[in-house]
Amino acid sequence: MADFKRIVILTGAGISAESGIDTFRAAGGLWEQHRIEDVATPEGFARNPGLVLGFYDTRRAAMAAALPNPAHIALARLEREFPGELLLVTQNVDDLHERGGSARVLHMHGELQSALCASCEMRTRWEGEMLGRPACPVCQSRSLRPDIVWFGEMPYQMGRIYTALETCDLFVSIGTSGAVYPAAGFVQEARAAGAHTLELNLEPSEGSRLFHESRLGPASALVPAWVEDVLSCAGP
Ligand code: BV8
Repeated sequence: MADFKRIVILTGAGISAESGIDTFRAAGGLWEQHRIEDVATPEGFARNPGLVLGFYDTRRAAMAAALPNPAHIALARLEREFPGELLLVTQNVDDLHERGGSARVLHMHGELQSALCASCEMRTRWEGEMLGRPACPVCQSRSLRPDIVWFGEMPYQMGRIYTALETCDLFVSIGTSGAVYPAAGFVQEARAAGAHTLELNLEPSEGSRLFHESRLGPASALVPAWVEDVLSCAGP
């Protein structure tokens, strides 16, 4: 393993699977239970806000009952001990990276524990339910929505992500199917920058052929082993 200096990591639902959080595309996963256009688009929310708020209330409750797994904990160790630059980007909206000890997490698709007011555009930390259309704590309007990036909406902090991809020397994708853009295109940005690209996944993703290296297996085994490799090679 080379001595990398600037690492970008992208995680997806697969890193939380062993914590008991449903992935999207597995059999019986989230998208089998609901049509994407009904629960993860602005149009679906406008059409039936109760269905969407209930969908996210259920996921918020499931998240609270889940625990971080060794993969989340290993990435927190990497953040503490890696001497170079590290950016952890997650597509996940759960807080398991934070509860696993990561302090700097970029949630490009938003967070279950954040409420966004469509009227005043303020964000409020939210741990309870939204189905009852509670008032925005800031402007009192009843315009709260989950602070989640739905299909057709712009993911968060894209400029910061692309800047990191253009200068990284290692890009690692963990637990994602590579089915959703722009996240699925990050590996190509990293390759164009000359970075080494590694995929850690239970099965080959849709973009596996784009990676220099692909290791298959559960994240709870692959990620701690990979972190140990990186730290053992990391120079001062
Ligand atoms: C946008 C929040 C404009 C909601 C989500 C080309 C370019 C740009 C856009 C598009 C494009 N083509 C199409 C589009 C539009 C669309 C899109 O990509 N559609 C897809 C369906 C084709 N994209 C958008 O609308 C995005 N916005 O494009 O804005 C723009 C354009 C360019 C640049 C900037 C902006 C917005 C997309 C965000 C949608 N919101 N989530 C919510 O969470 O409810 S997406 C949702 O699915 C997740 O957040 C996640 O991001 C995504 C993919 O899911 P994964 O995390 O990969 O999970 P999945 O179940 O699919 O896979 C799990 C993997 O883990 C599997 O591979 C499995 O094998 C593995 N695994 C399982 N267990 C384990 C494991 N691995 C290891 N260990 C285990 N134990």
